[in-house]
Amino acid sequence: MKTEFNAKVLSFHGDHRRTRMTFREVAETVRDLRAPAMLVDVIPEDEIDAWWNDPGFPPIGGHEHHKGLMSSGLKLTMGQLQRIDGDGLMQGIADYFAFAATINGPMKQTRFVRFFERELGASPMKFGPCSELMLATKREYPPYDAAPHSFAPHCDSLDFGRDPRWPMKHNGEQLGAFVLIQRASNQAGFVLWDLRAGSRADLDGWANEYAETSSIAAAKSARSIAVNPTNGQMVVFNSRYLHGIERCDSTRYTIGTFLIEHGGGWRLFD
Ligand SMILES: O=C(O)CCC(=O)C(=O)O
Repeated sequence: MKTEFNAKVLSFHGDHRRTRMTFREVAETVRDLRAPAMLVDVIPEDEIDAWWNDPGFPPIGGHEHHKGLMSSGLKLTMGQLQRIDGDGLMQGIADYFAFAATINGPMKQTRFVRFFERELGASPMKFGPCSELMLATKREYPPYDAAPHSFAPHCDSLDFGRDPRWPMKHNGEQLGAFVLIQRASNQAGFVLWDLRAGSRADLDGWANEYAETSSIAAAKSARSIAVNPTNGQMVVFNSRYLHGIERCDSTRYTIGTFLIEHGGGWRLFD
């Protein structure tokens, strides 16, 4: 009998609903677009520090592209890798997999990764028979005032490499999942807009508009939800929807990953 969690089904219409569900039901609800996102009570308060300080995570380092965010994925999370266009692509892919190979072993022992293994049977997403994608990252959002969002509005899909030679094709639904370890003092929310990117070109168009004007016209007229998890809650969302993190006044901490279904089961990567 699988564990049932307290969960909240979120809706762009505002009719959010509380329920109890297994984590597999949560993942399937979001995968099937029956909800764009869900909130799940995952970590009891007295275990939050242990999840964050799990020794299996590598240290947090600088983030090259996002000024308001640092992560434990060196400079190359999947989102960073997908931005490379041109000569650096092969080197970037080699670095990403070399790094993943050194950190995934210890990361498999973390409470965060074991949660997905236990509740979903999730295993690492692979590229070819041998190379595992990086499993997850710890994220740190320092206080930030240079833009309205600490993490600018974006979408995530494993398919969305910028370079036409991008080799990891997977154009299906993708989930993002993160646990909130510590909220910012201004309670910066995770905002999700009812706008779905069909391709890298959609995403780049929105990103360029945001970089130039600090806003996105299509998002202004779209429905949105500002999700405000409490510490220890997990947000599970469909990552094709435009989403971002509001500007943080004090340091915000999360641990996150992405999930897709591939080869008959759920797979993790970041
Ligand atoms: O870790 C978080 O706060 C959410 C980050 C996010 O937007 C993402 O994973 O795409």
